Amino acid sequence: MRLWAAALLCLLCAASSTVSAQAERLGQAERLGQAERATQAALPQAASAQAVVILSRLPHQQDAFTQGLLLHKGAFYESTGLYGQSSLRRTDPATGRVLARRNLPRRLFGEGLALCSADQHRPDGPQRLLQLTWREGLILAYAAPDLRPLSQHALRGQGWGLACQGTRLALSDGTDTLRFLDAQSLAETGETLRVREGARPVERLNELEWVNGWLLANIWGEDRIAVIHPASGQVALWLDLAPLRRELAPGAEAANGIAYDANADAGRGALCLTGKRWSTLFTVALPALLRQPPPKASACATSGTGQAES
Ligand SMILES: [Ca+2]
Repeated sequence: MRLWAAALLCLLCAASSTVSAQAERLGQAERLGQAERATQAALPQAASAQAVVILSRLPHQQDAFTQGLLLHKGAFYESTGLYGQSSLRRTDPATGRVLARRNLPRRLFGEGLALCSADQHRPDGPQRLLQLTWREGLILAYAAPDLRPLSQHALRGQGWGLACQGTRLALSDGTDTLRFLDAQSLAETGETLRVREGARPVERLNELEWVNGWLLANIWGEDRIAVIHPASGQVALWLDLAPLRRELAPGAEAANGIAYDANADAGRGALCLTGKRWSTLFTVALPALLRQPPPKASACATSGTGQAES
């Protein structure tokens, strides 16, 4: 009889501890939920948008399915896509005339384009152009300015946008997460940056450009550019491209292509923006936010969001 009583007591204890554990778990979940809600409430839910102000209009080759754009020593360098039509070009900004052109093999779909020092010990020495391919797992390197092919390098996953900052490259692949590559070896550094507006992931990051420490990204299929804080991944500002779209023919394709001209607009700097097969390349005033480097600790970068990883 005493054995039965002991067994019953054990069962009651076990049931009681199970109920306690469940209550503890529920309490924990509730606390976690509260913490998450508090974190999300602390984050800005929507970044402000600012319409771009057009400074000038330049001709743009209408056969250029623009995937990457940059400005270097007074010339535009442009990567174009589509199988059988992909190319790398150097063009004259004033006339849009193609000064040099290198066509890609038909099996390659050109994507983002960046310019980096060819030797990390000589940042002002020779530069090399790095052109992404979309799904072919290759990065193509060329000499600037003559577009002479130099080498080919492996790329994991898809390539969409590319931009160089000193010794590293930011790479987009159509997701909300940027990867970083070593500018010399072109190997992944392991660092990533998840781009968010408040708590919302910002997907389809495409063509990229660094401007005074800020990272700018076209969003595929949208007429707006995200200005991204490089440490937190938070969108600090949206650049609304509606003023450009209003000047284009109906049905003009996606906005894509960002270059930075630090000397334009009487030294205030300007952005050079275009799109796939657009007839015009616009220069637009540099937004005030981009005239200064991003703050070290962004007001948007609430601790604990884990936006920057390494
Ligand atoms: Ca660019």
